[in-house]
Amino acid sequence: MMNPAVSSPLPFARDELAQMRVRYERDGFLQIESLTTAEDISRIRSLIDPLFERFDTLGSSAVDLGGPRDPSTPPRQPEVNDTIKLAPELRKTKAYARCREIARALLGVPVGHIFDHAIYKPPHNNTATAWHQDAVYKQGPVPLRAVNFWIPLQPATIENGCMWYLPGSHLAGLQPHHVIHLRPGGETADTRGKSFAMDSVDESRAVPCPVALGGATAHDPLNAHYAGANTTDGWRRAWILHFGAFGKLRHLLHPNSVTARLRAIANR
Ligand SMILES: O=C(O)CCC(=O)C(=O)O
Repeated sequence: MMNPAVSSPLPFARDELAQMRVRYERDGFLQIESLTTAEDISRIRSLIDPLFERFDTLGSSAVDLGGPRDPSTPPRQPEVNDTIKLAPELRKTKAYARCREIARALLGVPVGHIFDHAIYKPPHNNTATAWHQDAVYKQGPVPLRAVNFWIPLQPATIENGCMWYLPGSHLAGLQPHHVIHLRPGGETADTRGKSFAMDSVDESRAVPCPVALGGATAHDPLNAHYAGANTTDGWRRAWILHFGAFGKLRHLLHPNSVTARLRAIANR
């Protein structure tokens, strides 16, 4: 387990990236001790915090993952989708460049950004992120090959809701999930999608991944994971970046996608 201090990233050696790949392929996730600097994390916060300050004005980008609530009460687990579209400077951060470099090494092919979001958990939010595989949210015609990075914007601890993983669970494919609740939007009770939970999980095998400021985790979209409720007096903030093999082009140009689009047009 990592000591939650501050990280000081050095350039990755080729060997180090190769070892990361071995662990990633075996376990389906990685704990990355030194992804970026404390200054870079401050910069990221200065770009993302204002989005949460205007959460109620973000339209379909704002979601409460905490599920239905009385609209007069604040969101329990606010999520902002497409942070980079809303704050394009995020693309220039060191964290973005390092995640891209790691994803390239882990997947062994050119990669591109395919999705990003941020999840903030207010103090004592009483809401965990249920066990799930990210792939349940992305069941398209093209199999996902991606690396999903989770970058805490303060040290992440068991108490404030760090990530937990089930080592090797990515090797068993997509498992049955069920809908736990609908997701209300930022300013209204309109629902924006569904939250899923895996039907069964052997939690005795789960590994918590606390990380220092400047550290991160990375996981395969098929790896089962969970993040606890924030039981502390401070906020738990995380920025999440997905890099996919050949980026968005793979999804647009893959023969399965093209066939699916043609079918949809024919069925109109
Ligand atoms: O931050 C969280 O609470 C959960 C994040 C998560 O499940 C993910 O990034 O896939």
